[in-house]
Amino acid sequence: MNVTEAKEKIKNTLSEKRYAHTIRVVETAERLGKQYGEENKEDIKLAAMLHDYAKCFTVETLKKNIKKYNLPTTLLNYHHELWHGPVAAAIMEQDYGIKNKDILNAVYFHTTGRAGMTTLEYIIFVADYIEPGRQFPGVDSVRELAKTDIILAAKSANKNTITHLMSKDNSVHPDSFHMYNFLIDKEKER
Ligand code: DGI
Ligand code: FE
Ligand code: FE
Repeated sequence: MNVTEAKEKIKNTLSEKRYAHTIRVVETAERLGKQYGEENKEDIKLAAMLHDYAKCFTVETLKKNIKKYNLPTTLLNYHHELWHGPVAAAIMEQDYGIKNKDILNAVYFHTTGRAGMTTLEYIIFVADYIEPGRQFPGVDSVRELAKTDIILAAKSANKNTITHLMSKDNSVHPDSFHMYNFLIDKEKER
């Protein structure tokens, strides 16, 4: 699947608002890609274009797809907000023949993050967080960090999300903590 085809696909699954968000994520990810010397421009655009492919699926449809595509059923123990990335990645891999693991992982883990992300994964994770339509507290400081250090920007976004979820007594997916712990260790090495 190429970027033009991906764009057509998401027009069918996303609301107008979500589609507009996606286009802003693509533009932001392209910019970050240039800045951080990520060579595969097409991979960046494709991952960004597809990251929220399953965002507007109903909870029932997402649940059915977790079973259909043999995704970890432990996902069901966490908030349904966390299901759209894995479901989108499974559809891309199994129905649309996308083989590039880096793209698939960037889509799969775009909500939680994980330990040991690649540059492409950081780019999608951060672009999703800082695209110009985002307004939550702390986003401007992540935007500033993204100008000089994509990993510090990702770390700050991850920490903000965890802190926000905990302040509301919401559960936090282990992959979010794995990303956090990984980056704390990484910082000690720098
Ligand atoms: O799909 P988007 O809105 O563009 O962004 P996203 O995929 O990052 O989803 C954000 C939502 O997911 C937001 O409401 C916070 C929530 N979220 C992120 N990490 C976790 C989480 N919710 C829970 N319960 N646990 C998490 O670890
Ligand atoms: Fe998302
Ligand atoms: Fe998104």
